[in-house]
Amino acid sequence: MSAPTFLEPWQLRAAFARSLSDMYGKEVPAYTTLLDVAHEVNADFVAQHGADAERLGSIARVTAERHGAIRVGTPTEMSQVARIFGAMGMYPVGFYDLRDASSSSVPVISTAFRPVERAELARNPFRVFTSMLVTADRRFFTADLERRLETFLGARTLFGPELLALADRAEAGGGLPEDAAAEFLRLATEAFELSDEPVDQSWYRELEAVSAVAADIGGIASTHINHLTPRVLDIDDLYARMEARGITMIDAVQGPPRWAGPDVLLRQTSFRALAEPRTFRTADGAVVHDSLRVRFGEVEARGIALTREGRAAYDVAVLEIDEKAAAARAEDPGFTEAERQEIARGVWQQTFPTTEAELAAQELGWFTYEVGPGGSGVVREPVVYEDFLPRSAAGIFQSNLTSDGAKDASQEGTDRDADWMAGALGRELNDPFDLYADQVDRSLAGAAETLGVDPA
Ligand code: OOG
Ligand code: NI
Repeated sequence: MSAPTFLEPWQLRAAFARSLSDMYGKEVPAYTTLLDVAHEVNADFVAQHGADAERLGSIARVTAERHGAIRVGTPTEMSQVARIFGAMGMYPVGFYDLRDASSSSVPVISTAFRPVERAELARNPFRVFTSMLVTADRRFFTADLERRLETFLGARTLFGPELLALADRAEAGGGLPEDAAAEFLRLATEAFELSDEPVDQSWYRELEAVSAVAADIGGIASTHINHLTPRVLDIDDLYARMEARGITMIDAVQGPPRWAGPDVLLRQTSFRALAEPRTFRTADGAVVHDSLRVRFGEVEARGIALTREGRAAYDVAVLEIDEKAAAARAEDPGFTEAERQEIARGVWQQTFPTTEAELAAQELGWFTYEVGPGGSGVVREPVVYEDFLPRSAAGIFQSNLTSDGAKDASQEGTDRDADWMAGALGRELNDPFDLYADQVDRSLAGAAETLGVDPA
């Protein structure tokens, strides 16, 4: 018999990502198709590009890489999620306010749980985009609806005491022994399965009239994984192959356009939410079978992380593309997505340099520096973007909603910011820019030490 082993946080994280992927593949078979196509795309890309293909992560990392998306309703639930992911070495990074990131109804604020250290990211970069309903936002919820939502959310238990106790034990002890780890992973996976409990029909529909996302979060007594996203090395190729297989994709790839220069940040797309069977309980107590379109299949390509300056340039470019596209659409109602992409490429050419060297020289992108083999000069490596984009996130939410919902623009929104989120989580909220800067600083200090020079 082999001695009992102990699973460290990164091993729990990797095992959880696998277990969630297995579960989600059973629940949503189209996800398995997406994985197959992603593997084909990546294999072909590596065959064509050789070592260059691994510039933003080893093929082993990219193949295993996933991000999940989950949605919860209250600060208490948010803090419980933080404990579960804390056990896996995943910490909250960044604050996203999706209430204003799009024209319609996404009444949530979000953060992403992910590993923060370079070595941990290399071991397994699993990340989970986690959104929380803002029930106090009067643009979406009246005082009466807020009160009823709070009552409903307050009465449910998403994560049981046993799961939370194991999470706390893992975080305090730096991992779990094999048996406890297996139980922790089982309970954690189960917490994100789609429940077949009948949904209160009138409650769900009432929330749906405000926002489909609100209904998905606050209309049911459990939570579920919304999507699990693999990473591909060529997202345009993937998009074309999925359509060729007859799977309807959303209209666009969100984020930067495809262009000749270095890929930055994040490009994402998805297949449309599928109708999944659900049971409802009607007002007179009958159970009826119906379906909901909530969960979808997303895929992404990751590029180089941008500095604050680079990100500011990105944000300006995005607005400029919007303005130009709106003007073009006003002139020609037949304006297409392909034409919008063309406009985006033009703006990109004016905003970003076409080489990594220039991106580094202009301090728009993050790069690490390492001493080459045998002390032969310093090698520059791009830092991969590990986070999300509020605009794309809102776009992904939005493009998959079946109804627009209703937002009362005459009302004031409720202030929510990174400090508020940190308070809800009961933990420090990491700033993504600080984490990238830290990675770069450490690489410089390491290189200086190897060379025996002063890092300053
Ligand atoms: C989250 C949508 C955002 C992403 O990749 O930007 C997201 C959700 O649908 O819950 O996952
Ligand atoms: Ni996503």
